[in-house]
Amino acid sequence: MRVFFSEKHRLHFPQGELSGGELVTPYERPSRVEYVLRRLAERDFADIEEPSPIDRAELHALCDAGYLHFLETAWDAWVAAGHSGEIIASSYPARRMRIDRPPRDIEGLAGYFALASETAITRGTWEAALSSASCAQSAANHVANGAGSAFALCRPPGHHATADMFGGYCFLNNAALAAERFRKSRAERVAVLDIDFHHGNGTQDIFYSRGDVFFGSVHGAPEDAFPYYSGFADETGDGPGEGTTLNVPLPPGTGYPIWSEALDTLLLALRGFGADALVVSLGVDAFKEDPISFFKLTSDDFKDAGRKIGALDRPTVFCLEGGYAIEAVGLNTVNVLEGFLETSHLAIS
Ligand code: 6XA
Ligand code: ZN
Repeated sequence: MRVFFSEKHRLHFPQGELSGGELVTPYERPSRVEYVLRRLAERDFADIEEPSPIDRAELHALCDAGYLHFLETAWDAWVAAGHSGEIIASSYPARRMRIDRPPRDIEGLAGYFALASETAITRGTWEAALSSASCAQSAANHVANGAGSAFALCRPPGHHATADMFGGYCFLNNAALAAERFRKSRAERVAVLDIDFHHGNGTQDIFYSRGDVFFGSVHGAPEDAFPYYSGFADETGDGPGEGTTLNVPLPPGTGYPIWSEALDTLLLALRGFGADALVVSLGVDAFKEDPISFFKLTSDDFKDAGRKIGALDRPTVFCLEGGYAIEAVGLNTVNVLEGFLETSHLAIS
């Protein structure tokens, strides 16, 4: 299975994350990737390729123009405004306020385009986000050209990013870009399977009214887990997309027996949908030792989950999302990929 990876992820390394009322070292940090690379090397995933440059047309087709302009220019505007720290959103257009009037001031603008405050923007964030997105696009291209599967080693992650908001460590929705690349190739119906601990609100939002892209997710119940305000079971899609969103929220303490039943439910729905291609939002923060999550999966469970996904036999792109039990992130990620390769008949390269 070819891996798409760019060193440019390092350009995004914020020093602070607002957590529990303190600025802590961000959970989403560059070293996460080192552990994944190390395990990939140990387990014979030697085919690592630099992604092609981002396809701007596809990025602009997916995202709001004002949002992209904000991401590209935010750091310079922040510095020009005399701020010396990192960009952390603190004011939001909340209930009954004006979302039709983006402010001029960069601090206001940051809140206008943010969905949460833990995620800082720094000098290299835009370039890193572009490189991450290009990994997803290139991986989808590789699979669309006939490879059975590919792994986009994306950092920063993407599944919380909507067409016009960043947050939850995400800036550009890598999985959505991969799905759109599949749609542009021969795939008429594409499914996104999100197994990250957190609900992929961004991916859901992007495809909510679309009948051609299915979104299925198993995640921590919104009553108890970030992103709190989406991911309920009664979110099922809208208009032509009615029935193409499926959420399985689960409570604190959930272990593999219940979690894997949810995965089976999602896979059954994907089969029923008749997806020609699959994008997996591969977060491994459902791990029992993850510091910010509350499921109880073991490393072996991730391998079994991979086997189940492989048995679908669909051309598949995996995009890395979350996972913060730093040393185990590599093992758990590679376990999913290996499990997949064990059962997928398409997984020829
Ligand atoms: C912020 C938690 C952000 C979680 C981000 C994540 N308190 N998403 O892992 O998948
Ligand atoms: Zn997550």
